[in-house]
Amino acid sequence: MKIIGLEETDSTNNYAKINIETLADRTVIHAKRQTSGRGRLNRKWIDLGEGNLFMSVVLKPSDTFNEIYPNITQYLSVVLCKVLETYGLKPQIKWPNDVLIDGKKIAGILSETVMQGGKLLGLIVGIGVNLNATQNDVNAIPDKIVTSLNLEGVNVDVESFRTSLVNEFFNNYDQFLENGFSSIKEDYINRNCFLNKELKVQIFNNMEHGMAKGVNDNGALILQTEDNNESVLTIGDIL
Ligand code: BT5
Repeated sequence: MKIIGLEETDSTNNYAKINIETLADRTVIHAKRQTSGRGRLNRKWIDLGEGNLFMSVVLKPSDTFNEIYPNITQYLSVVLCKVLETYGLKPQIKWPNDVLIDGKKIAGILSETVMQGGKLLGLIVGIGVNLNATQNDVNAIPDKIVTSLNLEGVNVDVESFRTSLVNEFFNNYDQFLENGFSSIKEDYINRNCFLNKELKVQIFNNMEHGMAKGVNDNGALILQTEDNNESVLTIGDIL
């Protein structure tokens, strides 16, 4: 595993994407500052200052796409929970991969697949974790209730947190490649905050309502709708 440390970049995912052909499997790109961090669907990831984590992992598990690869975001959400638990916190996962502390968002995960024709050039798994922020700065983030590790009473420097996260990520990564979501299903379900609740899920411009009945072996959310049908969702945002 190799770590590339950058003082500043627009987005560690962009850096990884632009350089994907020359970056080796299991390379970690870590930037102290990120000027144009991205979330899903063109949303922004806000840089709350130098003491926070912005990193992307480049993975090249094979030359062809495998349907388990998108589950890497759920895999990383479990990895992050395990690391946060070592600091005495009780993180929870909101499907598919939001990690929350007491309902407040502490991290964001964005994974991207880079293809060239039918060939997989690599997967890029980006993560931002709020480690050191002020209450005013987190309050200024639109649409979400946000927290950071220091605001939860835990003080940690970004390098040691990154080391713990990367080590935990690679501890069970080979098992994940073999068995996909099944390898983390129990750990994922044990930390969920959405099952057996009435949910509204936004899927692009559509809205689904229903009772969250389960998560299947592919990591999809099973909703029981009012007309007693089942919806199996692979993407979406729980509102
Ligand atoms: C995410 O998107 O949560 C994925 C964010 C991934 C960021 C990392 S940082 C390293 C790597 N390089 C990148 O360019 N990206 C990755 P999404 O689920 O779409 O949520 C985005 C929403 O989270 C925003 O619309 C805000 O409401 C909220 N948000 C923005 N910045 C935040 C922050 N620092 N902490 C908590 N919430 C934030």
